[in-house]
Amino acid sequence: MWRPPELAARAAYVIRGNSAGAMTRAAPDLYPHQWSWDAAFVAVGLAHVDVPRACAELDSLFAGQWRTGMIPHIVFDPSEEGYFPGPDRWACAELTDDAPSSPRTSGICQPPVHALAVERIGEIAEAHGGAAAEHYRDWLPGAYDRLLAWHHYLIRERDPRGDGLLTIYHGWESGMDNSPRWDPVYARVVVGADLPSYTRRDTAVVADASQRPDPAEYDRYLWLVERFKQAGYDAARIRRNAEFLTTDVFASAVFAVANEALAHLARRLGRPEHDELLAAAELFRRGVLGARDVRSGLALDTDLLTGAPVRVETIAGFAPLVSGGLDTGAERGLLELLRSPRWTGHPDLPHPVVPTTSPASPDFRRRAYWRGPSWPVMNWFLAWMLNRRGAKDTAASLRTAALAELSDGSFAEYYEPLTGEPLGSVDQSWSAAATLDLVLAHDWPD
Ligand code: 2M8
Repeated sequence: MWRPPELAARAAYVIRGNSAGAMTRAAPDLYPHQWSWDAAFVAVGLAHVDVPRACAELDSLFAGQWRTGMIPHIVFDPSEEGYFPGPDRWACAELTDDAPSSPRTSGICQPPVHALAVERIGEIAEAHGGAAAEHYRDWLPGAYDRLLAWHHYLIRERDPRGDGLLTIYHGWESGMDNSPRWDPVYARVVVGADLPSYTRRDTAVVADASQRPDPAEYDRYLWLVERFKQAGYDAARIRRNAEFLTTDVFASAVFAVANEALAHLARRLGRPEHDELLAAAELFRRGVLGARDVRSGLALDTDLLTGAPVRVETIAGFAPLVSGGLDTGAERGLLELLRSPRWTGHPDLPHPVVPTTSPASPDFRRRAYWRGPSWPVMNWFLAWMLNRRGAKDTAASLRTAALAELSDGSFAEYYEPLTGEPLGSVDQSWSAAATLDLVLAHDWPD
């Protein structure tokens, strides 16, 4: 077992090892390119050891930004061919002028955590002072412009109803790929006979196929990509012809706080969008609160093709703890649920982490991808968000639990929550980045 100082040193070593120049591979073999929300989180970890490199990480991601403002979910490293679906399968620049031709990218997006990362990198840089703080200050105006275009894209194209809930077109956009959140939504996707054949790479890296999406799930993922290509990656056409269309309550909560963070940055830079961004934060906060299930208090996604809420018990249900805005009684109730035996207080958990699905739910599968395992990056993110909003006690205990789980030093992508066994990829960049922030950040409560 590694103690925090050595663990942090090893985490920095792992991230350095995953570096491909100015971008960091999400994982050395399984994900050898730059992923959007991974990059934002990796940049926060990097800021603790090298602020200019943290800024460069985000610049690499911004280089893939589309003309529409969308930050794509993958920016491909041209020297790497070990991932499927790669840039040829996505064929974005071939099908739309909105996509850059270099770097090559995927054609969908991921949760908008980037403004939060930029705000936090600023806090870390200012705590370092000197050249680190100066570098950040010089870099910030350009980053702000990128983030503003990204937020405008999300408001324009992903909340066409104006109800403060982001719409997604693919489970990959949620980052929680095959969470039970999406089972009823995927159930109606009919894979066309003309789905081009393919060879998966992920199951060659993770030998135990039960930890990864099954073949039928993967066919649907690939089929949706074909549908986007048929629509020329045009947002309105994708929505009109969608087989998969749902709100994402967790991404909406992230967007609420990200707008708040961007509003703070606008004020710092003297930009005129401060009030507009705060209004967006409020709209999305209201959207999340309106999505709560009256019985459980968990926030639910809505399948937009049927109008039905998706009744599952997943980590995403705690979205109101991310967005904020609950009255005191409701907030206390949701924090109690989080600590209850359905979640972190489950008697069989060796560490009181938040599994991706409640161990008390019939949907819980302890080893399957996003269906039960604990993700260090999610525990850290929740702890960070709770701390940011002043829920210090819960933040402190989640931090301790996350570090206990990470203390095996493997920086696994996810862990079997009932045994602590590392699963998925080892040396996953965002697990290492989360570790750096969990150990080194100055603002954690004791
Ligand atoms: C996983 O997603 C990719 C597809 O985007 C995959 O399964 O191949 C998810 O865990 C996602 O949230 C993450 O960003 C990505 C890279 O870590 O891997």
